[in-house]
Amino acid sequence: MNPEIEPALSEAACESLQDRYLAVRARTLALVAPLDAEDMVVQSMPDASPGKWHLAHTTWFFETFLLSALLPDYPLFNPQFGYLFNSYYEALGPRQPRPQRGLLTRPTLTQVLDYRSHVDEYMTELLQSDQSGTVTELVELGLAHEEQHQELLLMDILHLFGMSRLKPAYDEDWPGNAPGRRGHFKRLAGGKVELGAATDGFAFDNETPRHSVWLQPFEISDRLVTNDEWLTFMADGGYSRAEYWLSDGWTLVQNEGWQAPLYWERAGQHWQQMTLAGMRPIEPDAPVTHLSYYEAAAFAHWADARLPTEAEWELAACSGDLEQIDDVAWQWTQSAYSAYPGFRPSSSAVGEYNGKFMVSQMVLRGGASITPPGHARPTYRNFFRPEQRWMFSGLRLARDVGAHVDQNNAFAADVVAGLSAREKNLSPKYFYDAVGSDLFEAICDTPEYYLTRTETALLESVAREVAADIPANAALVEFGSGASHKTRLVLDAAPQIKLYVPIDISEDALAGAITRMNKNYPRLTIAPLAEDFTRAIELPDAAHDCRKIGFFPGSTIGNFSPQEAVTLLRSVRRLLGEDALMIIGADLAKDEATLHQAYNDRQGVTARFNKNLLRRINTELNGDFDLDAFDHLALWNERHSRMEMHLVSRIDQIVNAAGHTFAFRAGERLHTENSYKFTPTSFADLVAQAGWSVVHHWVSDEPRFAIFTLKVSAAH
Ligand code: AVI
Repeated sequence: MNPEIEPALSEAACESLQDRYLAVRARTLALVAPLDAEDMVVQSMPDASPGKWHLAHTTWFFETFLLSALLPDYPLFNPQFGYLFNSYYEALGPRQPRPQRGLLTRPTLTQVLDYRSHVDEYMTELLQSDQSGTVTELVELGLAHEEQHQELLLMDILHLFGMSRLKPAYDEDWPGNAPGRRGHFKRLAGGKVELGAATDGFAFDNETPRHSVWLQPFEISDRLVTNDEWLTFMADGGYSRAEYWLSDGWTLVQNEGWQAPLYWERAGQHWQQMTLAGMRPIEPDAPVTHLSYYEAAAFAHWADARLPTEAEWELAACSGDLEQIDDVAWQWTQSAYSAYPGFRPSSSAVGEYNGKFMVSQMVLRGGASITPPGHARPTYRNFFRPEQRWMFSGLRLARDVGAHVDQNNAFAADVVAGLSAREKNLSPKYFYDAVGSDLFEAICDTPEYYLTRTETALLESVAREVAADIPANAALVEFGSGASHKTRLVLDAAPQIKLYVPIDISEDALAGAITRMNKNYPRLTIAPLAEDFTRAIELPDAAHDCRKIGFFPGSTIGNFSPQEAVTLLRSVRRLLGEDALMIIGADLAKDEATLHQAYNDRQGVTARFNKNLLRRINTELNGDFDLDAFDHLALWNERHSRMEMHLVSRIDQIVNAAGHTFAFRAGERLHTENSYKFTPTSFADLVAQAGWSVVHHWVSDEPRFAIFTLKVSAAH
């Protein structure tokens, strides 16, 4: 690298504005030192400008916005320069058409350098005499502007030299991007974040106002995509398969014949790349650069990821999790360049600096190897059109956390689906982890929860009659067997049962029950199934030659919707066979007060059982539910003849779980359980839809609970 550049850089750390002014101006001259006069006249494309034009335009900026405006006796260096070196300021009149900047053989380079000296002389005078806020602000803007042109100058030189057959080096020693490792995704929680520049220190107007945005949790790579990864994309048809590309990008790929990033050229089997140090072999482990937005987006699509939004990028850049933030390549974001809420450009000509470009461009964040040191900030918003790629642009991948919910984890998938629904809901089957199962046992012991006691007493009193229907050598298949408490009442009354098939999702519950059963029923064969009985299951071989007796006590059938209950009973019928019987307990509709008390016990056990669902989400799905921010609600729904349980949000709140974010309004409910209550007739109608008919039924005294025996109906 040209040794004259770095001393100028260290000057940039000096404190006085005047010193900083001189240091930045000197750095521009140091950057053109390796160039000859001829190098600085030619314009290689309409987007690029000749070096001489950059030298003059940056000078014009100070002359126009500071010297002419604030120094009454300032003598213009040349009145025609306003036309030649105005870039795009409509308020300042007509100008040299942008694509024709390369026609300016005059003024000569020497005259442009004299122009710089003239303006520097008067700027020094101004800075010594006027330290006002207006001057300081405009000088800061002028310096940031000149630093932007320092970067543009290098981009434009690379483009110009890249078009030359000679492939000249701007600086043989110009450092390439350091090789490194591939990126790893880092997870960020998102939430409400502040975006944009704070009021202290210089920032461009487009970085303001600072404002809040809401971010879903996301993942972002800690490093930029490498050349090697890009080569894999190319080898996988990256530039020949339309499915990766945005439509406009695909048209461009075809029209331009793009097959690789800008400046890549094939050299036999390998690729090489034009750099500021001349032609160099592609370094596989270095970050890929000189990409259009379309290429970056296509790669992200191919990689099953996406580009970060600019808000995600800014949050991540400040998190300490990222490398290669601003020293390698600008990073395309998927954010369209537009105004932040409340943005107002200045009413003076300088207001044209950024605001009027806020359409049809995409935001890039970070900074590049050619960005002047100290120029960029985490809030900095660079912007280019999506097809442009002569700047030092690369990419950093991001991805949605939700897209990576483990679909094998049914709990996670159901939580995400249920909490995303318009009416939030979750299946009651998720109540029953170890804690939930213990809490349910405790509910059964509360004075208010009559179901278990009533059913047990009823079964005890009718067990003989129930057993009379059970044939010899039968297999008792229990759905959701848990601790198998009630089973013993059937087994004691029906010794003709030879095989017991308890089905329960909890292996622990099964193991405990089997140990007890083996002890108490030594002649009974036990063939447990650790399964979710609502899913397709197969009975063990031992059950094949037996007539099957299904056992489904506890009114668990009431926790299914009528439609689900019919589906379940149909599949149970198919599982058990056409000669099967079914013993099933169902709670009956009764006075509301009894029901209300049963699900609102005074000790609050049912409330704890209900909230255990949230605790379970917290522990198993990395949730952050505040259990105290929800109330237990159990109410009677007359129309549907069911008790309902809900968790009601006490406040407006945001909750994260399973990598997703969910908003709850104050008073909003999460519906956790239905407990349907039947009449003997409504129950018979329900089971009939599933191909069962009632053989017998027994109803307890108040509070009324029923036990039914069913057989497969003839019609099925
Ligand atoms: C398991 N099931 C029949 C119980 C019921 O009554 O619906 C679960 C329960 N929910 C609240 N308390 C008990």
